[in-house]
Amino acid sequence: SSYYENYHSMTEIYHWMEEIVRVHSDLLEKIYIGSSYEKRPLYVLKLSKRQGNPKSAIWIDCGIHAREWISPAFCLWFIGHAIHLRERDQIMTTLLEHFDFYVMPVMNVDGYEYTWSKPSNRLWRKSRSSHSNSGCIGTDMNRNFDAHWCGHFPLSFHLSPVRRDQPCSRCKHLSGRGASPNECYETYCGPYPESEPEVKAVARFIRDHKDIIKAYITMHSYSQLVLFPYSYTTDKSKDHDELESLAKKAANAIRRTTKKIYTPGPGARTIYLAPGGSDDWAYDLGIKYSFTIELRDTGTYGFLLPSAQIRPTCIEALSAVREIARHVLQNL
Ligand code: 0X9
Ligand code: ZN
Repeated sequence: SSYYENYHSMTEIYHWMEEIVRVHSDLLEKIYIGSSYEKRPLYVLKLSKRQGNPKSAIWIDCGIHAREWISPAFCLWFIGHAIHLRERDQIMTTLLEHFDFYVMPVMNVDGYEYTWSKPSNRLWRKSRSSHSNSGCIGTDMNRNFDAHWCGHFPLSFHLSPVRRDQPCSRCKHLSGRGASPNECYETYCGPYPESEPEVKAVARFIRDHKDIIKAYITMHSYSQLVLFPYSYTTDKSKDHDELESLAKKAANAIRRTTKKIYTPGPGARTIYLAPGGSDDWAYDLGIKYSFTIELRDTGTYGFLLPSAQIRPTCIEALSAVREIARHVLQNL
């Protein structure tokens, strides 16, 4: 099986980035956007057919959550496919004529490395930062964006050193998957928005490029969903109907490709209310086409998806990304 049909450690991914950018310098550029809490470099790969005039762009990130290994595997697959197969993939060729792609293979580099360090760390989700003396480590990067950040908790709750476990009166409807100001929880939102250097670096890059970035796509796992804003509220966004029809088109493309069923829908109504996510943040920044794609499976293997499923999962996800990109192109 090929390089892209296996999972890779952070060290391997850094080597891969260096190598592929060196060999395909005509199409790829490695952009340093900052460093992680543990001082690992954060890179974005710019995939571009350099044709002079500045183009619109599509952003894809992977690896916000450490244990979701299929996500970085997709970003690597996407780059590999674009480089090696674009001549045979007519749609990809067309897309590359109109778009640049900014692809971040791993956002949570410290957490990802940690899941590789020993078997008992395999299911780590958060970053590896420490913000208190509680002994608990890690912030959920997908609760750390500035989008109604930990919005259901009053400010006093964040400042108070005591009774942090006590759920606030206004958030009885929030499940544990929502967002928590308790640093020991899996959905800890951090001490303030963009407290995580990785989130700050990504947010700054996207903010600086917000006029050219026409779509924001973030890859997660698992549960086979195509989600769109909002997740911080059950209210419909102003683009609800268009985003819903596009999410349906993406899910249909997946069904045609591998027969797998992905469910389309707005985050809060489809799974759970959860503020501080990257998709809602990008959307409110003005990037209308904002999606979270939850890859395979639906629970059989969960985060421990066998490498034999990397190929079919990436093929179906690519068909969803193509569908989104095609729609964006038609609406430029
Ligand atoms: O809870 C999440 O962050 C995502 N699910 S996961 O199982 N990969 O952790 C869903 C994110 C949906 N979008 C927002 N909550 N903004
Ligand atoms: Zn996730």
